[in-house]
Amino acid sequence: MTNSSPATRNIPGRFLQKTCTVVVVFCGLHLSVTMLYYFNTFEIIKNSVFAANSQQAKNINVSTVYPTTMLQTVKESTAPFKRESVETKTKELEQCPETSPLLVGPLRIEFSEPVDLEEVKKQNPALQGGGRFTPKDCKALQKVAVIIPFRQREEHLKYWLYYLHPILQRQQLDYGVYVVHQNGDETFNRAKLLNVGYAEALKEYDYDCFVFSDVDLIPMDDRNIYKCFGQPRHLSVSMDKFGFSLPYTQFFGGVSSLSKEQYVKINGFPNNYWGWGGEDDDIYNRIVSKGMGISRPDGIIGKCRMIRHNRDVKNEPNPQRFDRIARTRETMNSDGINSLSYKVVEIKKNTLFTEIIVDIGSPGR
Ligand code: UDH
Ligand code: NGS
Repeated sequence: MTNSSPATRNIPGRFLQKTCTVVVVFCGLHLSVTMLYYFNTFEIIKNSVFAANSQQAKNINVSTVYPTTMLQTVKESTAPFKRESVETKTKELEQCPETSPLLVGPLRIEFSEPVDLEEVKKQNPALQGGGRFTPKDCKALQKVAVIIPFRQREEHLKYWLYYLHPILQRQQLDYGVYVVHQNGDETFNRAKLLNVGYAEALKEYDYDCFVFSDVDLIPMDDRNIYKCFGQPRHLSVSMDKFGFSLPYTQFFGGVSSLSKEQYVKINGFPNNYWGWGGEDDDIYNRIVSKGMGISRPDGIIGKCRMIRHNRDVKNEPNPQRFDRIARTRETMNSDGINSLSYKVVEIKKNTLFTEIIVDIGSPGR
């Protein structure tokens, strides 16, 4: 039997106690590190889900992009009042930058999934009624009316709205979308509908730029800005259906833009091209005959996709188109915005666009 003092007898106990404390501290440390890592990973996953949707703007904190003087409201302390209240005061906005910081560049455009317009509305909460938008943090450089000639292309229109609204907002434009719907089943007349869009949009707002877009064309890069330039602009320069190139140098079809001044200079567009083809060549002739040229983005930024479709009924190739484009110079001063006549049937304000249903008559009337 060994005799030991109480102090010596407690040595294993104290050792055990110390070990336990170390283990508990270590476990606590380990748990905190794991939690930290877990929450960080969660944030990363959350962010990457948003980034995967190429239609959303990058999550940019506006106050980090603009100096605070550009923000719309300022808070003021109201000392004389008993109850503390916060007053907002509108401040003059500074102009938006020449190049929007919100642009993301190339976009993934596909037409495999159907579009739900209710979802599109939710994805674009900043839209005002009638497809109107104004940047809230800066003053847009241009007021743009986007005009779409339309009849029986509902599915195409859904894709257009789904893709274009976020793009136009990232481009920081003060814009409105006008769908000009030809009433009845007479032969289609694209250029006359575009004239109607111009006239009707101007009744609503002091637009200084007009973008004319087919309903089935979607840009593949948001750096292709839907605004006006020093010369009339052709925007759909690199279409997938033409192997991402121009079908011919004078091609002005698909999507184009003209400032109010440029449009007036050419007396608008012809009203007498019923059926498919030639009206865009006539517009080109008008521009050149007034001493202007065509401006275009480069072939990379100007890439776009067309939604494949069959020829529409009542839009058969116009047999008169070749004769007409040969005589643009003779006819353009008397046929155009100065001779436009039509009857508005109804104007419908949707959240995503303004629909103008119009009776434009028939060929020969
Ligand atoms: N449009 C309509 N409804 C019509 C006809 C034309 O909304 O019934 C509008 C629409 O915005 C369209 C634009 O007018 O994008 C131009 O008309 P289009 O699509 O007929 O012209 P595009 O050159 O097609 O795109 C021509 C027919 C191609 C047939 C190809 C067969 N494989
Ligand atoms: C030309 C047409 C244009 C038309 C272009 C592309 O031939 O109106 O083809 O058409 N001009 C005449 O017919 C005089 S497309 O292949 O996109 O349907 O825009």
